[in-house]
Formats: sequence, C-alpha cells, structure tokens
Amino acid sequence: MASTQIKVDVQTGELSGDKIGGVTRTVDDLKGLFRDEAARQALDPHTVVYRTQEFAPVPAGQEGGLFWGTTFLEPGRVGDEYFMTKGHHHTQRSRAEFYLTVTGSGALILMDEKRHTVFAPMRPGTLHYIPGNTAHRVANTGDTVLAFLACWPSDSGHNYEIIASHGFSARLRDVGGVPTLVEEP
Ligand code: S6P
Ligand code: ZN
Repeated sequence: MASTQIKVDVQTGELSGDKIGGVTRTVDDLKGLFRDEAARQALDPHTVVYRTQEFAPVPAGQEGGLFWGTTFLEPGRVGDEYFMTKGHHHTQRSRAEFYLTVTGSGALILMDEKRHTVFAPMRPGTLHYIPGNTAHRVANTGDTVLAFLACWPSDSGHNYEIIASHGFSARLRDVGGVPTLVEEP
C-alpha cells in the first residue's frame, strides 16, 4: 500500500511537501465578522489575519480519510475583539476534530447545538478534542503568532453560512485586559 508523507516543522507548525493547499484571510476578507465594523474598516485591508495550510491525501468528501492542517493566526485586535478565525460547523455535523497548539496563546471557542458557548485556553502543547455537532473558532489573545495543528475527517466539509448569519452566541472580548466571553444581545 502506498504511503503518503509530508513534513511538519513541530516548532512552527509549517507543513511542506505535496498535496498541501491553504487559504489566506485578510482584514478585507473578514467583513462582518467582528462586532466593531468601523474598527475593522480603519485597519489596512491587506493585513493578514490568518493563513492555513491543509494536507489532503484523499479527495475532499471521501469517507474514511483524514486531513491535516495548520492555522497561523496573527496577533491583533478589531476594537476589543481579538483576531480570530471565521468559525464553522462541519457540513457533516457529527464529525469531530483535534487541535494541537504549537506556538502562541489563544482561546478555542466552542458552541454546541443549543447555542451554549464556552472557551478553553490554548498554549503550546495543549491538545483539544472538538466533539461533533460543535461550532468552533479560535482567537489569538497573545502578542505572537498562534499556530495550531488540526486533524479532521476528509468528509467533514465546512459550513460557514450558519456562523455568518447567526454568529456564535457570545464573543471573546478584552474586558479590562482579560479575555472574557460576552453574550451577544
Ligand atoms: C478545519 C479546521 C481548521 C480551520 C482553520 C481556519 O476543519 O477547523 O483548519 O479551517 O482554523 O478556520 P475557519 O473557520 O476559517 O475555517
Ligand atoms: Zn473544523
């Protein structure tokens, strides 16, 4: 059986090898994501908020395979909110995922089907299991790049529409210097 191999720099999270794709999300791409839209518009639209790398050894949607990726989330703020990922559900709702932090510090924000939102601290070495049926997003609460490795089923898919239209039920905001989940009105 053919094996498929890439390299992971475990210090930085950088992937190298074949079949690696990814996306970059700038301030301009993240219109409507943050609470303070005026603060977002005041930033340089070309500023990179995060970039991803994704190793897809099988076609997306194929049942039984696994994907591996790294997300590099820059430090920064939009108003009192930290730079964060868009956040998503998996299209196949039951699909779970692992996140392993390698650099920086931040927060994994999880929302269950009842729209109950919690967060867990991320720092180098923390491994988080994201259960199925759980929307997930990451915020960088530190001053350096937050890099985390992820592993998820190849048939998970990503549903961004629900979060784009309904958001999470709470936002992680800087309240007096402390990352605090604040319920949305
Ligand atoms: C994929 C996994 C991550 C995210 C990445 C960017 O299931 O959860 O690779 O895609 O952290 O976040 P988002 O919400 O923009 O896809
Ligand atoms: Zn995911």
